[in-house]
Amino acid sequence: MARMIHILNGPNLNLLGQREPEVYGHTTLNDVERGCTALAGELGLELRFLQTNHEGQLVDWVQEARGVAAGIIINPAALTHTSVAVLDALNAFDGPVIELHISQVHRREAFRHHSYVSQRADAVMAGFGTHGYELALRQMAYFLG
Ligand code: CA2
Repeated sequence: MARMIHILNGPNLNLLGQREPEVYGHTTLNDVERGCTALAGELGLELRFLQTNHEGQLVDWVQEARGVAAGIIINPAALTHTSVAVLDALNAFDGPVIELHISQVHRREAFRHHSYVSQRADAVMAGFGTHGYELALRQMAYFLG
């Protein structure tokens, strides 16, 4: 059976490709999902790709990944910088976790420089644009061996 990867996206990422293209580009989240689904097939992985605007929903999805997903790729969006709850949920997950940001957060406002999630993440990516999702998926395949 193919190993399952969960790609989880936080608040406002549903607007990707529709607003602030100078920061986040023109690609939509649906485009990203399509590209990742195709790549997952090539890598022999199964994919669940989700987005929510709600912190509790993200916590629920991280918990649900336990025992189901081999790895999690997460762009917690603004919750990166605020949510101990998302960190605590990730700490209860056993597989590899990749934290991903589309923009180069360290070149942006100071409040984006701290991440609670980085304390748990096995790898952190920032500034690769939406292409970062496919890079993260390749890295996840490598982590899983
Ligand atoms: O660079 C990233 O991926 C971020 O996680 C995106 C978050 C931001 O709060 C983080 O600091 C960095 C924001 C996601 C909002 O996405 C939008 C996309 C298009 C238009 C408006 C918001």
